[in-house]
Amino acid sequence: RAMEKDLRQALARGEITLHFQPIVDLATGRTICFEALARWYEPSRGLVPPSEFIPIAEEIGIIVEFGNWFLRRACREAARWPADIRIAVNLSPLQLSRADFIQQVEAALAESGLPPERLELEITESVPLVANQAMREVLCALKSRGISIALDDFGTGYSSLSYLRSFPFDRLKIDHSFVREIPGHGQTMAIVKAVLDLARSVNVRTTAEGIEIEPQRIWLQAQGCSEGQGYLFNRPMPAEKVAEFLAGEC
Ligand code: G
Ligand code: G
Ligand code: MN
Ligand code: NA
Repeated sequence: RAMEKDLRQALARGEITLHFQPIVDLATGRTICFEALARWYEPSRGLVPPSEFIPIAEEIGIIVEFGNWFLRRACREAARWPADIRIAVNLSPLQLSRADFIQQVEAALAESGLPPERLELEITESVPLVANQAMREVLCALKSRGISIALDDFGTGYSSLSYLRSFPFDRLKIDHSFVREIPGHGQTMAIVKAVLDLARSVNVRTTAEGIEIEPQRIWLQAQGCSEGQGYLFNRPMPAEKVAEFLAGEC
C-alpha cells in the first residue's frame, strides 16, 4: 500500500506532530493534565487520523520507533508547563512488550527533566493483557518510579475485573461510547454508575472521555467521576497553544 511507504518516512519528514487535549477536574473545572494525541499531516492526503495510521504503524513494525518519539516529544513539551500539570501518553501494547521499554521511558524523563510523577501512561484494554506476569512486572516497575498507569478505552474491550486486581492501575478512562449515551440511556447509565462505584471502592481515579454537553458533565460529577475530557472543555490543541490556554485559565 502506498500509505505504508509514506508512513515509514513521515517522522523523518516532520509530518507527525502531537496535539494536546485538556483533562479537567470535574469538581473545580481546572485542567490537571493533557493527553498527547498523534497527528499525521500527509501533504496529498491531508490529516490522517491516528485511528487509521496507528494500526498500520503497528502492522508494519514501526510503532515502537513512533511510540518512543511520541513519548520523548510529549515529555519535552510537558517539562515546560506549570509543575502541577501532568501529561498522559498513549502506548501501543507492542511498546510495552519490548525488553527496553523501561529504559526508553527513563531516557525520555532524563532528557526532558520531567519528574516521573508528572507522567501518566495510557494502556488500551482493546487487546487482552491476559494474566501476563512479565507485563505486570513492567507496570509495577513504572509505578515504583512514580509514573501513573491508566487503563484506556475502558468498557470497550477486554474489561475484566481481574485486570483491576492484577495490575496496579491508577485510573480508568471510561470510553466515549458510554458517555455519548448519557443522559437518556438507562442501561448505559447504570453500567457507568457501577463502574464509578467500583473504581472508587478500589481507589482508582476515573476520567470520562468524550464529554460534549453540560448534562453529561453534571451527571458524571454527581456520580463521583473525578475527571473529564471532551469537546465541552476543549479540543486537542497544538503544543504552541498550550501555554496561552493555561494562562487564560488563571
Ligand atoms: O486523536 P484521536 O482522538 O482521533 O485518537 C484516536 C486514538 O488514536 C486514541 O484513542 C489512541 O488510541 C490513538 N492514538 C492517538 N495518539 C496516539 C499515540 O501517540 N500513540 C498510540 N499508541 N496511540 C495513539
Ligand atoms: O486515547 P483515545 O483513543 O481515547 O483518544 C481519545 C479520542 O477521542 C481522540 O481521538 C480525541 O480526539 C477524541 N475526542 C476527544 N474529545 C472528544 C469528544 O468530546 N467527542 C468525540 N467524539 N471525540 C473526542
Ligand atoms: Mn487515550
Ligand atoms: Na479511549
